[in-house]
Amino acid sequence: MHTKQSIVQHILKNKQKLPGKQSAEAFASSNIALCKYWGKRNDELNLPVTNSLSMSLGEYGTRFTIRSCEERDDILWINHEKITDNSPIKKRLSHFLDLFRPDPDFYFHIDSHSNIPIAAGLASSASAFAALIKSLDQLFCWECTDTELSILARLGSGSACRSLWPGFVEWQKGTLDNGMDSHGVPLNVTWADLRLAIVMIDQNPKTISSRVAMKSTVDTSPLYRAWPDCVSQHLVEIKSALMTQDIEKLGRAAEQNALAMHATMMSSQPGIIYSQPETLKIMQQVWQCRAENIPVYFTQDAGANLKLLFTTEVTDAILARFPQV
Ligand code: 2P0
Repeated sequence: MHTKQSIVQHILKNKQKLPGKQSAEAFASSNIALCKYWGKRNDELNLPVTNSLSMSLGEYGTRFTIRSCEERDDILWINHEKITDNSPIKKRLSHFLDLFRPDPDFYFHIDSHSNIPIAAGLASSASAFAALIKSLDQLFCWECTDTELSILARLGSGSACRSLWPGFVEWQKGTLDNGMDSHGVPLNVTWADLRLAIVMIDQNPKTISSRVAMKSTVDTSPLYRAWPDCVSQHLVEIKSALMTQDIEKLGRAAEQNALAMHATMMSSQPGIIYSQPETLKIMQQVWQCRAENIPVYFTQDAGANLKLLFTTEVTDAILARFPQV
């Protein structure tokens, strides 16, 4: 049976065990999936049922500064606020750091800064775990490859494995039991005038984590068995649209993919609904824009907020229709 610990040992077997420098700093961009990751075939190793594909949010993400700590516990600061020991975020991070301590009495001091709202469906955990792994790589002077860092970040949070690169990244699900072939792969695509804008509907942390919601969907939704086929079809369309820079094809496939993901979770027992009345109102506005020949599309993650996809050609029209973005 493969565990997180055995995978970390495998990747770091010939690497340095003690910090090679005083402190290290790294930034990772957040990413938004155009084709979603929803469901695991292995909960321990965050191995997904399907591939997924994301675009990076560039300058929006998380910066970590990390060093060893003299105290008898990890110290975590997020956006200038010291996080208490019993907070779930601190526990999750310390638990993940257990995989990398040179000895059980080694603790980390972590200073984290995000310029995206935490836990509001804006992929803050993806950029956080990717930045954490990059900063550990520097602190210990491991000199891991980006693929190895992607696998290590995935052990913290699945979608973090897509945050190691800019631009468009496909997370290949892999087939190996140890997950060594399940990591991000950057796509050789640039699309300079593609834009993603965030419609903030709710900044509060979500009431059900995506991890719990994902598991409940896989275990109880009668619609989940249709999901892998949907993803295969959407991935073909999205990749073809990226190659030809076809916003209509890209937008339609991404929108359908998000709606299909939410349909599977709505049919879980008990049902899971992240949308709020305002979410549906904005969806209708997006469709109204399209009826008026403004090519704009939405995608939605595990939260009420929507992300709009469009090209710079219609930026003015989008800002006029959605002044809150
Ligand atoms: C995604 N989401 O592809 C999908 C779409 C949310 C909706 O990846 O349990 O925080 O840590 O592997 O990565 C959010 O799930 O879950 C996510 P874990 P993660 O972006």
